[in-house]
Amino acid sequence: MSAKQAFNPYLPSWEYIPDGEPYVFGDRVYVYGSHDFFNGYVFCMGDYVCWSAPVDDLGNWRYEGVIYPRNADPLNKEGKMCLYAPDVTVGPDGRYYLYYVLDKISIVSVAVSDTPAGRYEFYGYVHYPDGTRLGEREGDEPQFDPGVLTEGDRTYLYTGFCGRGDKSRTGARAVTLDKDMLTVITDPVLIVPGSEYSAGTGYEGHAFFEASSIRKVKGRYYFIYSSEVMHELCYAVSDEPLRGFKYGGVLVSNTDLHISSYKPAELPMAMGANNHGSIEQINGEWYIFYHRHTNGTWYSRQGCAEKLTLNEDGSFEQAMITSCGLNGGPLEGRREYPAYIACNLFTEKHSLYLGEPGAPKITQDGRDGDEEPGYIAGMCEGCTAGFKFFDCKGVHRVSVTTRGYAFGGSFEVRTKWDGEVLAVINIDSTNVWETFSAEAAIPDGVNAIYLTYRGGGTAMLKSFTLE
Ligand code: FUB
Repeated sequence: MSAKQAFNPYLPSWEYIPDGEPYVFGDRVYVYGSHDFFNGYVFCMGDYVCWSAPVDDLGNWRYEGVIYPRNADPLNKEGKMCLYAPDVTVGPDGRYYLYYVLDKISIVSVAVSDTPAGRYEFYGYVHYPDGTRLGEREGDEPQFDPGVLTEGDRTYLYTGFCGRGDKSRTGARAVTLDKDMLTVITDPVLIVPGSEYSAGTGYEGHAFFEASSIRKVKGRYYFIYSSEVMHELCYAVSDEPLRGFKYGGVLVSNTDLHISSYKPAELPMAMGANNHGSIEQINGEWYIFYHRHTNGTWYSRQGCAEKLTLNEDGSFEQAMITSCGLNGGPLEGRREYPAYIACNLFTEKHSLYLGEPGAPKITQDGRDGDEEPGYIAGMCEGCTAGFKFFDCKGVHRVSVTTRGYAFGGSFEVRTKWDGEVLAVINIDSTNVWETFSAEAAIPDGVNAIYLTYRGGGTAMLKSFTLE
């Protein structure tokens, strides 16, 4: 268990770091990701920042500051382009190399630092021995979302982006870089096919879309990627870094699709959109880092993580999305919890993707950077927020803190999304946060908590308390 309770999202609710690449360096885990803004109008409006936590206290994250500003790249002096999903590897010289692609240029940039949390300095562009940049030689595919792994003097670089219907892009491709971390020494090869080339390969339905990431698990290469349906992170496995990858399965879906332990497998429990992340072993346990979407848009994403089960045969089970991922177990059953840790959020339609008009959303007050606590807005008739899991003992009362024009409103309390109503908490319309409660006989043991709004208007939900 984490010394301090850990939640999803694992960073403060006012921070928006998607595309997280977790790495343990020394006794801390560092997360490198893109940097979205609250109320951002496109992806990745910020500079790269970094957060880290002690490997034995995954609820205790430290802000490492800006590690690389977007105008540090010579091609982006005016800062007009956005820094898309990065990855980091330790080179043969022991230095830390940051790989990224700017949103409007399909080549790979590299920055370097002596320490994991920077600052990183621009270093160069990945290029062929003749100086042509990877992505600009005839036959190259556009570079996107670099994932890197260094072994000895060699670094394997995986990139790609494949939309459905685009036959010009074959899939995720990989090259080998020399010990200078820039020079391509083996030509691009196809690793995992995109949807136009997946027929008969074993990847059908889970073809490569974006988000290349690479890890080694027990001596084998695991390629992690976002599939053609976007909301899921999948993996493929090989004994070699540049060929032989076979489809492994889904690691996580930010809608919880395919999970059947508490609902029908194909019923979405959150409104999904793109996904990006990777696996890392932290203190002996494997975790999958991924992101969720807030504020009803694609552009304010937040990092989440779940514990993974690694089977003897090297396969991973798909992780369920929870509110307590890095905690290593259920949360304390008696406490007030912020509503922004909801892992399930759906209307009666259970939409698979973001965009349902009038759907609830996790949001915050203020502007990007304001350290305002998150909450759920837009809870209207039949909307449900779900929280998993809590170790309950003797819970006899549940409270909710709400505000907004909630006419004749109430929250039903359940421990299963489709289970019996255990309490009804009546609430009033109010301009300020007010707390309302009801007696509730929550069974002892590990429970989920589901809160369903009934009534007119919409309520905002700041927190709930189990007592
Ligand atoms: O964050 C910007 C882009 O969105 C990333 O490069 C993709 O992987 C997707 O997550």
